[in-house]
Amino acid sequence: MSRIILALDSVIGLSTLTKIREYISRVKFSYVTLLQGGLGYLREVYKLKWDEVIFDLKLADIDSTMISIVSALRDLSDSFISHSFIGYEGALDSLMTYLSRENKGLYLVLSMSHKGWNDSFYPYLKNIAERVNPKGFVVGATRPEMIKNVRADFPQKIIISPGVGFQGAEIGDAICNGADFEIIGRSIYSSNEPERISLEIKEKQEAKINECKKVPKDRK
Ligand code: BMP
Repeated sequence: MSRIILALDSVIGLSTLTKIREYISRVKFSYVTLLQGGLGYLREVYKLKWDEVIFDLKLADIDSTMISIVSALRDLSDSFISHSFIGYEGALDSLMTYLSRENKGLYLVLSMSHKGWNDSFYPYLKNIAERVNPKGFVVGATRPEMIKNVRADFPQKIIISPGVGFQGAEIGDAICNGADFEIIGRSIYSSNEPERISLEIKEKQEAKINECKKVPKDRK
């Protein structure tokens, strides 16, 4: 099984996606695919039977607004991503209750991959994360120490990690540091041969995991 999540930030034809699906079994939708492809496109992509579809809207609002957004999209996604800095009461408490009732997952952003992110807020975000008790977390692959910290603090949670390829992290390193999945976008969809590159990335990741011998658990 590949430990890759395709960041679908571009509208790719369904026949290409069907072939990519042979190597990559999870996909992340974003504002870009929603705006460029529309709900009809996302509905067709959803039907390709991924192991997990994650809708990445980086929610950061009061509870009722976030719940209205996710309820409008609940048939198109298995999980959603929200920022954690928005806090618990009046925001993540009700969102988490709503998503659990709908049998949907929630991933909280704990550390981002870009240079300007400030990890000194982590103790604050960690406290919120403990209260929310979500399915998992987003932690940038460009921040290996943060992946190790979050893995140590939350041994049972799923860590999904962007920043691989275009943003500089090497394929497989985030997994070796304790993540469960690597999120990869441009390296795949910007290539002229997305299917071949998907297979190549999958094989590189497997080789790296074998080398570091840190096979992630199947956390639910
Ligand atoms: P790419 O492999 O093209 O850099 O794409 C990374 C994906 O992960 C994008 O969808 C981006 O929005 C997302 N992402 C990120 O790059 N850094 C973060 O800290 C959090 C993200 O969700």
